[in-house]
Amino acid sequence: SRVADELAGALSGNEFHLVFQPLVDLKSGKVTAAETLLRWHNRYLGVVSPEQFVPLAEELGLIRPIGEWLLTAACREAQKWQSFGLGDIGVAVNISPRQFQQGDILTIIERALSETELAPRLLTIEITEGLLLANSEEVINKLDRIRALGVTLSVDDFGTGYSSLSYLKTLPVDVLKIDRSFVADMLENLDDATLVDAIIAMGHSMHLEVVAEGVETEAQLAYLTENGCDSGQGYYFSPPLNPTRFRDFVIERS
Ligand code: G
Ligand code: G
Ligand code: MN
Ligand code: NA
Repeated sequence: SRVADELAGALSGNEFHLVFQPLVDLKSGKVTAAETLLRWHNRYLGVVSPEQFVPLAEELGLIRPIGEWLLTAACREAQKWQSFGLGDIGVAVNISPRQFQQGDILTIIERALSETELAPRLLTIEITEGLLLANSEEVINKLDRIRALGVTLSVDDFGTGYSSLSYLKTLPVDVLKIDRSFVADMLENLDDATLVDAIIAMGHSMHLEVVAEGVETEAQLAYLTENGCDSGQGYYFSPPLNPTRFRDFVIERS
């Protein structure tokens, strides 16, 4: 396809760039980290969503070089935040299940950290709940080894897997990100509110940090703050920003 042809040349053509969406500590209102989101702008296709091109990149065997580039670029940017004196601002990178299952994800993470000299504690790897549900020994082994580097592990879109929350006890993760669909509906739908409360309580009882994604309104922020959620991310605070605007946002908020 045309998209596949263009995708094959996108990395060497410098067509990818990164945007950063702030994660805000709900107690202090300060930015603690950013989620890195990949953007592809192609001269013929325009802006293509990662929802479209990530699966295609996986099929075409392109996700490995793209992922390696992205991880290094994200760590390099976070190292800049350090050298500019913005404080300890972490950076989170999404790793798809297919990417995670590739043989050398650990090596790629290690290499990105050593090349950029970013402190491992400032890097978070976001995996999806689906990956954990497989509950395979190989996956858990890899998670353990990534965590042993000092890297933080976060479970993205949490709550969508319809799993028992108790399975988390056995997993080496540090952060739960409540899926934005629950946040969107929690003020109108009691089931969603109950689930959000349960995730916060359960997460805290296991000493996990709980992040709400898709925070869009002040009322949602108030509910989450009252109910002890640790951090928030969403359009209420900021959309994903280019690197310059992200730095300005951190400075304005500090
Ligand atoms: O930022 P946006 O709403 O366009 O992202 C759409 C989807 O693409 C989200 O599910 C997001 O997690 C995913 N996505 C964005 N950037 C990356 C990335 O760098 N790697 C992977 N695997 N997924 C990404
Ligand atoms: O699946 P993941 O959580 O990685 O998805 C990130 C995507 O969510 C990004 O494409 C980002 O643009 C989008 N996003 C970020 N904040 C909000 C928000 O407050 N509301 C909605 N609907 N989407 C958001
Ligand atoms: Mn994510
Ligand atoms: Na998410």
